[in-house]
Amino acid sequence: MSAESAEAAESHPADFVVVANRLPVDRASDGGGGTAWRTAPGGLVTALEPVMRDRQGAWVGWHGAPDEALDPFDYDGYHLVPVQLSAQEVEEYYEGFSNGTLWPLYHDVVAKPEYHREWWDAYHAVNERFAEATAQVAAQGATVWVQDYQLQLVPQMLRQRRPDLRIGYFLHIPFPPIELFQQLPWRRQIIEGLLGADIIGFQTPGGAQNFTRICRHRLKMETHREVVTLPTGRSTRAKAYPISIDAKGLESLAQSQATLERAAELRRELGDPEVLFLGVDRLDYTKGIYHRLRAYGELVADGIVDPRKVAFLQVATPSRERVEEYKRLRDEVNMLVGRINGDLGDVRRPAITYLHASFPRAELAAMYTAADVCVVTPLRDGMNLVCKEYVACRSNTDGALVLSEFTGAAGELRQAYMINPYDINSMKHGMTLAMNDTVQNKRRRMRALRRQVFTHDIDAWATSFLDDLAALPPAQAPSSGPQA
Ligand code: GDG
Repeated sequence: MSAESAEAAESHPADFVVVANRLPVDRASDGGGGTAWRTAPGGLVTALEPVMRDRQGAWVGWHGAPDEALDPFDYDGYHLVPVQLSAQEVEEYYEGFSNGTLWPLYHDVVAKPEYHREWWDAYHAVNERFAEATAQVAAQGATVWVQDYQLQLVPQMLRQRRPDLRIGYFLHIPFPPIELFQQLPWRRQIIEGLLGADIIGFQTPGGAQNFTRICRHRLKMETHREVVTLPTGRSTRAKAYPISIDAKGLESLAQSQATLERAAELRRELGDPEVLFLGVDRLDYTKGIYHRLRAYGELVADGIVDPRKVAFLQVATPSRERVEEYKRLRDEVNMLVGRINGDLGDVRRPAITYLHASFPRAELAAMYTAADVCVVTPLRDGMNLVCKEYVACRSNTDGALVLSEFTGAAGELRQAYMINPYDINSMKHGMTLAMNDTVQNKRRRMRALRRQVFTHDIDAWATSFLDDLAALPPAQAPSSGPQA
């Protein structure tokens, strides 16, 4: 951090600090040849907005451009603290260790994790920089909430610098079982890094249990239910906080006249099918897109689905395109869709309409509103928000959700048509049942799903985490305040 930015941070001590890989803003063209910041849409920003405003919040994160140093700045009521990353760090810390090592390892090794010491070194160095920037901006006794797998070392690094802080951490992806986690050459450092937090939040109880089991068996720490006691006597909690969505906000977008009109138009554009299937995912190998489309292709080939009457719309948002595994997946899905449409499509319409693009939120809401069946088939997923978004948009209590058992959401959305994505027959059966079930059954299931999503929304998630953090006794450590 430059001397000027340290000064700027000191003049903005924040009582509440969010630390995430990315800042909640993107740079976009301002129309006049320059650029301007724009809020990056996302559940986390929406959920934390009131807390950020009430408590003089600051957000520490990368601003998205490599090799660019930016001083902290205020935007729309937030104090934003950009962390600089070099192009090599983006390659080694972000694309490398975060997305080439941790992401596949934490998702049940559905792709092969790569272990490189230079990637680890970059991850360590970048985590150190995030911890330093946070230590500079946090006010005396502030609450800090660190997000996700890119920053697992930050809690401990921050505690060493600022023992007066209350530190929470939330992992958005699964935490793997010990048998897989122990592959990681830096497993001890990661666990110790996380243990710097007062509360470590996971998407599911299973993730929290995997973590406490590792503390007990590998680090020989004392654990009692969700509490892990460190050799220093300090204790940390590992607990599930299933994340959710802004259900009311999305529902009102879905019910707007413009969305309803667009939904009807979409169905017309797709040839007025009797049944419309929908998939929406980042193009990621964890999401089971290939498996899902293969199963659907078989339904068409078997004659169970008639492509003249049924349409499948698959949105695959471009993601991590510089990572090798993602390039391969993109080619594989392209080829599969080409093959299915070439073999089974009709002159009037393809069996699968495949869109490799990203869309505005309102267009997604129109897709959810238009679809009769939403198909969510990850091989492993921390939570999965798409299924919750679909449910939030079904205010007529119609529609059916096909959901993989391997998502965090499966623990909550028990009334979905559950499938095992590794079992192609199970997927075919789930999709067929969802398509053909009685209206009564579908409504009964959808009502239960909606109750769950609306009573456990993103506000409830943020509030329960932050309330638990606030209820802990104040940090025992001597106070030090922001350091220059
Ligand atoms: C991680 C965990 C966990 C998708 N395409 C477009 C678009 N989206 C939006 C969806 C949804 C979000 O992206 C995807 O959320 P998911 O939960 O499905 O998946 P990840 O990105 O993998 O997220 C996951 C999540 O963190 C939260 O903790 O649930 O398990 O992997 O909101 O709507 N949004 C727009 N255009 C698109 O084209 N606007």
